[in-house]
Amino acid sequence: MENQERKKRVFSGIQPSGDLTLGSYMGAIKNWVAMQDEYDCVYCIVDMHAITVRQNPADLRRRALEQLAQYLACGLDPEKSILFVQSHVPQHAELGWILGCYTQFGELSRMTQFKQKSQQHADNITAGLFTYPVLMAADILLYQADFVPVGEDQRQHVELCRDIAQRFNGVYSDTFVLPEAFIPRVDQGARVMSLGNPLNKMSKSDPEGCVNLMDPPEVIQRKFKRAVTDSETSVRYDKENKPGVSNLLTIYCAATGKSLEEAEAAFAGQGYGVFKPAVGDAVIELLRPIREEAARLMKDKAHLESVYREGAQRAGRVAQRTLDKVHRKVGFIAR
Ligand code: AQP
Repeated sequence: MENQERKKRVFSGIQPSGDLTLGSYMGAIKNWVAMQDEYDCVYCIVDMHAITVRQNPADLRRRALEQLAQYLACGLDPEKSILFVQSHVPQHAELGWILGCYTQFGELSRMTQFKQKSQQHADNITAGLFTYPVLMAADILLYQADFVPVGEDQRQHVELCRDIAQRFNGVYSDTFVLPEAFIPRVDQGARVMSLGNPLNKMSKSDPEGCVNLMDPPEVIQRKFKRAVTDSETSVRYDKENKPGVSNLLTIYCAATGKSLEEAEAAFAGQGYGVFKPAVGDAVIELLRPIREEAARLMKDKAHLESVYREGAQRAGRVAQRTLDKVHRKVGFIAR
């Protein structure tokens, strides 16, 4: 018990803003699963982040539940980790407000994701979209997380979270643990790019370029056969000049556990007509057990409910300890 309490803590979450993709699996969930034994892990379905852009309510509810089933199917274990839904633990919103008062407008204006998303949603640039990284900082700091396993695209937000925590600690004395981003290596899927446009990351909201965890084999194979490459024929990693092929190599390596050198050697002298279906096959085999188990779990709603209810209770207890401390520090009267 003593030892367990001294384990380093991990926090991460994914928005139910679309169906989970190969990018979310390789950039995040795969690492989450691997960290469960060594760390004290807290994993979330961040539905409050999802409403920073307009969502259809019925779809949001369905996807949040499916996401939990997919978390379990990927190997997240409620006996080892805390698994919960963000909106079930109100401390996230409460700390989010407080931290917003310790975050500069200029800092938020520099966030790359905000710049990209405000272009994508030019008709609906909400305050929530702008303050998204503050809520994310609250998510992480509430649990005093040491590590945040995320894809490369989230590094900037984790750095901002550290800056906010450091500022708060500087004003009031040590309150928050300073978290570190934990990002996979390139050949383990740090950034999986879109199959349709390998200059953009693979996103849930880009159905053309993404592979979903629940896609059946024939759909996966079709998407890989259509993946954008280049006019050469050689299979080699060169991110600058061959972004499409480099992305497929990254995916192949992350799916098979091979290194980039091994993969290049395996396809030496073979054209894209052999390479692309081979990547498709590797991904089909990777995702097959996940898809089958998630489909089975979706039929057991009572089990899913008990997992997220229990998770919210456990998360709420940890979160409240931090929030009480923060209330005292900033000068709120104790309840
Ligand atoms: N393409 C990717 N490559 C590597 N890692 C990725 N992640 C997401 N896409 C890739 C990582 O998975 C987690 C998912 O985070 P999220 O869904 O909460 O946020 P996101 O990055 O905004 O995801 P999407 O798919 O791009 O969603 P939409 O389309 O709604 O904006 C994070 O750890 C992320 O790094």
